[in-house]
Amino acid sequence: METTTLYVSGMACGGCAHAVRQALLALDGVVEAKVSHVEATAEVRYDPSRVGIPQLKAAIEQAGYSVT
Ligand SMILES: [Cu+2]
Repeated sequence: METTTLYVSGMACGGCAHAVRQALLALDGVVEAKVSHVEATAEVRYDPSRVGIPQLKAAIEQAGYSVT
């Protein structure tokens, strides 16, 4: 398992953070996601043999936010 912290811009409230979290957890290989709109971060625990950072970023962007 690996843990990475991504910086996410565009999250304005807890609902945004929830949407980002759900988008990450929907990916095969993501086991945990802690998302904070206050800190603009997404801390993701994932299995690197099943999913990679490009897919994490793509899921966040598809949810309508950007990764910086
Ligand atoms: Cu919001």
